[in-house]
Amino acid sequence: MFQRILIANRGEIALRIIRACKELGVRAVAVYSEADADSLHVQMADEAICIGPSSASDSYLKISNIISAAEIADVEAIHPGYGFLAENAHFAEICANCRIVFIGPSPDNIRTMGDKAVARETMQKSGVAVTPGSEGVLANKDEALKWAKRIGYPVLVKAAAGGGGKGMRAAHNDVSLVQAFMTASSEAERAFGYSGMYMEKYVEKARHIEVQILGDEAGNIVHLGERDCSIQRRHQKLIEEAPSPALDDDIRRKIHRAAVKAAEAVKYRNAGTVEFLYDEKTREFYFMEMNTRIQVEHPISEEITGIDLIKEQIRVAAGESLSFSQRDIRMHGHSIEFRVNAEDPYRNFTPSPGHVERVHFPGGNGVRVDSHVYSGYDIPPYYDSMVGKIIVKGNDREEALSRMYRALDEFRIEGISTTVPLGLALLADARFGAGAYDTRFLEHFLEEGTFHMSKQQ
Ligand code: MV4
Repeated sequence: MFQRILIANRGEIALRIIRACKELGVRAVAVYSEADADSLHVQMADEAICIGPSSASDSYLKISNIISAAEIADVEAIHPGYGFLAENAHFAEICANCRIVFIGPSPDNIRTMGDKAVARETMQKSGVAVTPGSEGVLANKDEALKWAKRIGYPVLVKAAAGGGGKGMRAAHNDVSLVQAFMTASSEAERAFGYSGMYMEKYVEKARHIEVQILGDEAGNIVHLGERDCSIQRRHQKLIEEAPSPALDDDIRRKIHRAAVKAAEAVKYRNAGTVEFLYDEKTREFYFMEMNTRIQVEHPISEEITGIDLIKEQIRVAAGESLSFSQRDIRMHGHSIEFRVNAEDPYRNFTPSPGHVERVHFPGGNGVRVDSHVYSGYDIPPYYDSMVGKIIVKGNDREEALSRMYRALDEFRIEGISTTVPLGLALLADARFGAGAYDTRFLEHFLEEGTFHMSKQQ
């Protein structure tokens, strides 16, 4: 096992990784920007090193500063968390060149899955179902038109360098396709410096189902079940649950097997997530993307399996084999996560950073809170708006739902606005209660207007 790990991240995930380090008897070295000097991850770490000014591009994203901090602290490994450098193949390679273990997949794994057109092709070749679509990248608009004729409208053009919905456009006919192709590819060029596009049949009513994967150096790959992440707004997840209320045992087994096959196809190692679109009407599922990092919503998989994903990430990165096989993993109960963002849901989700006068987190039976926020903390305006995650576990979905309602109701925060009132409204909705929702549910729910009218004076 490592003696010292550097955590190249901030906020709740930095704290989450520090906690895993402590349980493993590993010294945790934090890094922080000038804006984060008073943050909890700095206080909880064994050591902390300032890596630059507030702007992420001058601190958490600055590879030279992170590597310098790792050299100064003499760590053997770096955990990147999520976001920032977590899916940067170049960074993973630099770590290797500096004889520092990158706690995550190989640079090759990151690169293959980072190019969404290559990932799609790799999956197709390995027999993992993908949506009908183009092969490789589209050379020009005429090739896009040719593929659309074959696939049939509606279609989506997606940026190969994108992911998570960035650089994606729908088209319903030839005219809108040319427009979609032009705007999406120039957007991709500006955002990613690479304009490569591919095309897929647009599956209009679908659920977002993702499967948690864990692989070791020896090539063992297991899954930890699926998460339903269909409740999203502008590709930002708000509520996730495990298991999905939409799958029966047959589909569930098939989607788990497909995810393991996807990971095996690239000899995947460490933690990763295979995303699928699931069409409830046809009962078909399709590979969408693979995320080569630990994700925000990993705790719900931990809750239903009893496996500590961060500790496993560290163990397999240290060269240990997985200490369990697939049949040792038993899923139990139901878990839900709610993301508390410092945003005002009554004012179009405007960010609400600032001084947290007082905070009280919910507790009690089956409630877990992963947060870096404390009374008196100043939420800096420079980073993402998530202030914490409320995770509940129940013996079944019904218990988990009422527990989450109770937990959100118990949550108090003074000084900033949060997404909590929206969570309460969603949990009170009969359709959500019945598990009858798809990826468009939240946007429709907000357009219906009953939530806005619920605001108390
Ligand atoms: C799709 C799709 C429908 N059909 N691909 C959005 C994020 C990125 N991972 C891919 N996304 C989608 N790809 C096909 N062929 C619909 C979406 C999509 C979506 C997916 C999951 C959760 C929320 C979503 C919201 C809008 C679009």
